[in-house]
Amino acid sequence: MWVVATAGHVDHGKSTLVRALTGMEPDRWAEERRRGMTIDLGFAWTSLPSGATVAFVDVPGHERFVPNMLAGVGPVPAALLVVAADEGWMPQSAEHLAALDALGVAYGLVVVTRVDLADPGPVAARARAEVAGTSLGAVEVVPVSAVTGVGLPELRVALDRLGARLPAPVVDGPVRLWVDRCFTVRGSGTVVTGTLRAGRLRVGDELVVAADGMRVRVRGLHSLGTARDEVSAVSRVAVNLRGVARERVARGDALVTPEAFGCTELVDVRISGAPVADLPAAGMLHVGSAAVPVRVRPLGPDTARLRLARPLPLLVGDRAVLRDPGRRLVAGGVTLLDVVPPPLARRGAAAARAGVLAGLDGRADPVGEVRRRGLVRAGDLARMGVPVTVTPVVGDWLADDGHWARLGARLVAEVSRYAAEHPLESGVPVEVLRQRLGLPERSLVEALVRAPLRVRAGRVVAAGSGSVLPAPVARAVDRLGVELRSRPFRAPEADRLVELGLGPREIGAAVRAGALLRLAGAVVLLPGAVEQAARVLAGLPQPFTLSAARQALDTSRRVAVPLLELLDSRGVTRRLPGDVRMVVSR
Ligand SMILES: Nc1nc2c(ncn2[C@@H]2O[C@H](COP(=O)(O)OP(=O)(O)O)[C@@H](O)[C@H]2O)c(=O)[nH]1
Ligand SMILES: [Mg+2]
Repeated sequence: MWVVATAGHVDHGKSTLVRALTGMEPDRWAEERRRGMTIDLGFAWTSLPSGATVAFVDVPGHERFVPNMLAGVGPVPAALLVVAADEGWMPQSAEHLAALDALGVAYGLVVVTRVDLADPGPVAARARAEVAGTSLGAVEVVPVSAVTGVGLPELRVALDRLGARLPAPVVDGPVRLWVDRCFTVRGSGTVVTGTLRAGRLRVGDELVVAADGMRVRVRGLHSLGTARDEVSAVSRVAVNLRGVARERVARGDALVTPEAFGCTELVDVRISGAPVADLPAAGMLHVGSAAVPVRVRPLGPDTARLRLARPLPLLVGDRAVLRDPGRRLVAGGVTLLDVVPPPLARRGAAAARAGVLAGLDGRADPVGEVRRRGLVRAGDLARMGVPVTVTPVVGDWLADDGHWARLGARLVAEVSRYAAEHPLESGVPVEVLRQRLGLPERSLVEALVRAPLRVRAGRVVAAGSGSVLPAPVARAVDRLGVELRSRPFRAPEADRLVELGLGPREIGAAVRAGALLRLAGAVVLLPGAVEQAARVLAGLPQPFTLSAARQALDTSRRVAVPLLELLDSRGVTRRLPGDVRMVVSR
């Protein structure tokens, strides 16, 4: 199936044409039929000579109902621009064409209707000329009369040609179904309809109402009036939702695949069709089936920042219409360049941003997107409509090469700075580096660490080296060394350590720096004590008692007990039954 929307001035025969082609009534409301005028969207379908099915979204032509027209056209990639031979090119012929152009609709036909009333020639020439300069480009023009039936077979063939040109939809991608109708069916509950432009829907699927994040379940699906288990794009589809009050969903809402879309209130855009300086400060943004008030902040000659009155699930590259409701006309075409733009807080930020936007065209650009953001999650990029082609640095974090290298250099500098500020600590807590580098996650700090730095016990430390001791500590350790030289196993008493200025923190630093050997708590010796003790003890008759070792080492139990335990643990001595030890020969 493919879907085409009608377009054109009121009373030019759009609904009559849809009726003639499909045998279905596009004007659904009694009021529409009584007044003979389309007010809201109508839906109908027919088979073409090729066997393909085409569904029509019939739109109102009256200028009062242009918002309804835009809701119908917004999600539909092809259009049938209808002009009456006897009335000619009229204001909404022009406005509807401007809307199609703003939306970038590239596939369409011009149908000149009511040819039983006037020669289609002049109108066909005018319409062809008007359309030529738009996104529709060179189009086929088909003259018809719904009254006499002239031209209808040719129009069916032309529709087939148009359908064959349409690009294949992305069926495996996420779903974003812009709701164009919502109603209640007795016994079934809430039903929404829309044009499924990409993706696939199945009964049982979970979807999200984008605006408020409400999860909904697909209870049933209809397409072309028939119940289906599955509907693939492109299709008109009616979705029966489980457990959703009718009031919770309305035209302009979007049902989206969970986690696949972000919702944004701030977008940077390119404006076509009018200079940005001529735009109203406030307008109405029509995108998909939604219409949202926006504030316009000009940035460059053809770029602007739009602040939306409510969030929408928008993607880079989306097209939209900016309308001036006061003057009732299309103010400009909108191409979304950035759906998560940076704040413009600093002086000169707006001008800089205009410079960036000048280089964007709305096509997904993963490498450029990562470069501009420095650091971004792959999932967040995908939710902007930018497929991820860059390899993550850790987890799903993508980093620009230059930005990453600069962060790495800053990490090294911060490690040095911290070491200078905290000379007695070994290394920098990862969390401190995360904060100093302004990173969102600790895993990024760890991913930045390069040799000779490494991560140990939640800190970034220099491999191999302990910290360099601050001078007073180094001096105190030197004095201790002198005192211990003659009696190397007489660990200094607590009061001596205090005299030397060696508190627990200083001792810890000296131990980490390898300047002292800790036996227990504040019991410290010089680092060579283990080897020295091994030599002394090897000279004793084996095995030996604790008392014999204490005397040979010329020390107290306070030192001998933990020293022997240390020697045991290092395999220098072995403890035997009867509380004796022997030196293990190597
Ligand atoms: N003579 C003639 N009248 C037509 C033709 N198509 C539509 N009409 C009439 O034009 C009027 C407007 O048609 P309608 O389909 O409602 O126009 P819409 O507003 O564009 O949907 C109706 O009175 C139709 O009967 C045609 O091909 N020939
Ligand atoms: Mg109509």
